[in-house]
Amino acid sequence: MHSLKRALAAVMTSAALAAASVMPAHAAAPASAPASHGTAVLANHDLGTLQTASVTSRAVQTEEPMRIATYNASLFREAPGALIADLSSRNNSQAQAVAEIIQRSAPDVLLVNEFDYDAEQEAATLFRDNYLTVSQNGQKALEYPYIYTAPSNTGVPTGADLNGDGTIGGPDDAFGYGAFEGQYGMVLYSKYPIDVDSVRTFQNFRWADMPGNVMPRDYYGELTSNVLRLSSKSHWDVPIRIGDRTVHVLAAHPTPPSFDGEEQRNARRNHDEIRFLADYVAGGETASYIYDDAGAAGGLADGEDFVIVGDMNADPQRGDSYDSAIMQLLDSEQITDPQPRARGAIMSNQDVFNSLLGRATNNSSGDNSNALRTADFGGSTGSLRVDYVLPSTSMDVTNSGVFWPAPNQPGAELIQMNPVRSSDHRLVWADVSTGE
Ligand SMILES: [Ca+2]
Repeated sequence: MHSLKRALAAVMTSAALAAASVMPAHAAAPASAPASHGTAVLANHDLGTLQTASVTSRAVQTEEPMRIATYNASLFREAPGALIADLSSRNNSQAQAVAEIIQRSAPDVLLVNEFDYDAEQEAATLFRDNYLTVSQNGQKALEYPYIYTAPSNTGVPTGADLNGDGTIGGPDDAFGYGAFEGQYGMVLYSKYPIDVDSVRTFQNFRWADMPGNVMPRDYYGELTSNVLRLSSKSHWDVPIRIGDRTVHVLAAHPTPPSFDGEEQRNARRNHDEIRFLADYVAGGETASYIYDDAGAAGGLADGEDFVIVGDMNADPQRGDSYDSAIMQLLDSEQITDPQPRARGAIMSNQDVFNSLLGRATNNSSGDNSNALRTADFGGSTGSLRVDYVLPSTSMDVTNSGVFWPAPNQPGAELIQMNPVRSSDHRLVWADVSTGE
């Protein structure tokens, strides 16, 4: 026990020293640049402490960039109505921690993954009114006049035995894994007006209708293969209006590439759910197979501004991904990868730190990708990069980050893991501005 404490103390000290050395770099760093190397990266490490300064400097710019974030907030519950009940008061401790993280990050547009859907939008409204617009622990309250949410495939019964356990029903046999309809849904909060009439959703798009899909048809059989839906939750194109400009927020939460067998049904679905987004932004002939829930065909028009957001459940190098699924987005000519970084993600993956906590290290030394990680799954999985904010190359990315403070940084208590205080995922953000 004493050696554990000592080792932890050593880790903390080195973090503190590193933090000190980063400070001047931030002051000197340019406020722009998509930041994948050198001083700009160091600047991003310290978001936790310098959030206020960052917000202030944004306010005096003539053309204020939009801060867009994605956050798998783990605001799901085990029964329908339970989240509404929790959010009906202002003192649910998890919701408070989640809201404080959001307030510290201050996004203008925010996608929340794993937020139970209800048709009356009650939970989404309660979270806004009882948590986001209420100062948490002294943080600045946030106003989101616009909310978008829509039905999810989670918990919707297929009537088939998808997991092959000999019985029909339950979370694994639904169109998307879920104990009830709408569990693990999504909600979008925005300071900018949402062009609701132009929203496109792709909840009902059939997996079999994607040409060249990697569905394991032999596993499912012909009948089931032809009814399965591609999206495990839903895929959304939500246009938001910023002045006279439109930015398409493309939201999804592909299924984890895990909890399956040799057939890799979930890993393959994750791959194709991500491919759908890549094809959608490629547009033209590539997207000609796509149809939305209203029956309109095709993908995004050429030259449109967009930002892909969501927990993609896919790490570029690790985890159970099928055929490097996320590279379909990261390698896309239409997409910028801001490579947001955080100090805490590095810390959580230091070999010594992890081994002391009994976690997997899966630390590939030398590739400097540990700071990109966005979720801490513990156990044998460790932490991975799975949450993404990916703007179109048509826009400038001026800054980006992950809310993952190191143990000595402000807000560190909000991401405690044993027990989980907020979520196993971290909020990821990017500042983007539309071009002339
Ligand atoms: Ca079953």
